[in-house]
Amino acid sequence: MQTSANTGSMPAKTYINIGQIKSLGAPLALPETGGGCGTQGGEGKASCGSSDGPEDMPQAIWDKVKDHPCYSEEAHHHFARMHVAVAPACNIQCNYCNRKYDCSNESRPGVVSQKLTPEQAVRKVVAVASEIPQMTVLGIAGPGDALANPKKTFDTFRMLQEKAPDLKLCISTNGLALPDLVDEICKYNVDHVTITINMVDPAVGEKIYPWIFWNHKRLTGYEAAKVLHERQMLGLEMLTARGVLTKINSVLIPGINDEHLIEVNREVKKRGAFLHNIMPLISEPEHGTVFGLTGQRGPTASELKAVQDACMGGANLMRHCRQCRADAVGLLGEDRSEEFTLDKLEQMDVVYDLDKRRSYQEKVAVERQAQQAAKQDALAAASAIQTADDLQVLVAVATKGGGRVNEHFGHVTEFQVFEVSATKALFVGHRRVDQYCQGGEGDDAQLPSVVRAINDCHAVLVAKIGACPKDELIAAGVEPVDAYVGEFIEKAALDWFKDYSLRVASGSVVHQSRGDAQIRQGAYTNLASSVALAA
Ligand code: CLF
Ligand code: SF4
Repeated sequence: MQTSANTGSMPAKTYINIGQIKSLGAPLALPETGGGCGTQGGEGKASCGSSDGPEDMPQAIWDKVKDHPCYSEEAHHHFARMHVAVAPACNIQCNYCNRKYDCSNESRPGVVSQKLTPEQAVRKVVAVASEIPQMTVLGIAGPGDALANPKKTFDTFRMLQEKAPDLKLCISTNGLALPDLVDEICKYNVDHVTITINMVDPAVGEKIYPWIFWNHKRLTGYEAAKVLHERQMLGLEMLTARGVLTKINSVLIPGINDEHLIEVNREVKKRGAFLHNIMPLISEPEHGTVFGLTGQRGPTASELKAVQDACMGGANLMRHCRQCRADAVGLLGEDRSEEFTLDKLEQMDVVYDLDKRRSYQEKVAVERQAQQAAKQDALAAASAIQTADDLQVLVAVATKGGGRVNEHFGHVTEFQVFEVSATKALFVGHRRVDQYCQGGEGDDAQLPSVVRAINDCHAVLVAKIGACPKDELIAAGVEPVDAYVGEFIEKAALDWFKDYSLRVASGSVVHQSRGDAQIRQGAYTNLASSVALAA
């Protein structure tokens, strides 16, 4: 799967800001094509996830998304995915991609440590699924394009259907080869397909794609982008007609396709996309990409959010993407691939324990019900208080999984960010950071970058925090809060918001707008812990 990340220092000039982009406004036309019930676009919810349940969609769709960490925001707190890097070749070139670059400390698409044969991949999947019962989805997302390597991709799926029949199969593609392979996709019951669509206008596309290889020829410029666009739209329509769930990934490239992504959202919604995932460009000179070398920057946190917010009213938005490596293993936001290298697999006794997996999943179902109930209670309490109509804040949360506030500030490699008001506690993104505490000691040099990552938040909810980071956060205007240890995140965020509103109403706190924050991508994720539930 493709993408990229970003950023050095905060840009002096921003291309867009919240409020500068108009929302989609009136409801969009219904899809003209197909209409597999599974693939009707969403109704423009701010994100697809936490509040979505069987009542929000047909049962058949709910069954497909409820345990998929990418298709359900709520599920991503509990369930894991893994990618197997069986697809090295690609049939196009994106200006944000360089697959030669690998670093085990980096987490971003296109990056892998070991390429696998289908046989090696199947052994790895069975080992991981036995060890990590919360792993419900197997995806092929590169390091090239899954469908530019059809034999390796479909051989892997064929073998897995026999060895691990309860796993959902998922694929990510640039879409060029998609129309030719829809039958194969359906044959192996792959019911989740991601297409990366960065433009619906070839004039925009030619700034992103220098060439494609199609029909035994290399095409360049406008012609290349036009063919790619037509193939992407055709592939999406064909999948919709077959009832395959589709997600569209778009890389937000400031100055190139930022406002254009609103049109992309509209067009993919029309063609039945279930989700739209708008991700920040990852662009550093050391990655050796065209964009990295030419100084094309990625968006800031508020620029990304502005485009996502402007797309509300179109396809459902995914906001919890972690721009995974093509060999990622674990919960989104953690990477346990180092535990399952080929040499370690050789030493493992692998038994596919279906009972253990089912038992974990039953525990999660109970936990999710409790989480929903706690959220509803907290919403009822928060909505009963008097707040200024527009009082709304961002709250960062330190969590190691299970949907709870359960991580120490110093151990965080990724904060989750929720938009909170009297009527909602909505996941709107995450911020990767370098871990502040190493070996029991706080690294003060890291602290400013951690604060910058959540600089747009009014509070940060943590399980524990030391005196030094506490003081720095307060000085920056971010309230550190350790009063909700172990509680469900949404309940904790709403309870804190209720308290904050009362303080604002009493005059003991003056509510002020926060600044922008820096998106730090490509951070080290191996240290992330596993989920809270015991297997
Ligand atoms: Fe992998 Fe992609 Fe399937 Fe998920 S990832 S193939 S849909 S199982 Fe998920 Fe990772 Fe984002 Fe992709 S967080 S990069 S959206
Ligand atoms: Fe890289 Fe190909 Fe994916 Fe583009 S489609 S990001 S060139 S692997």
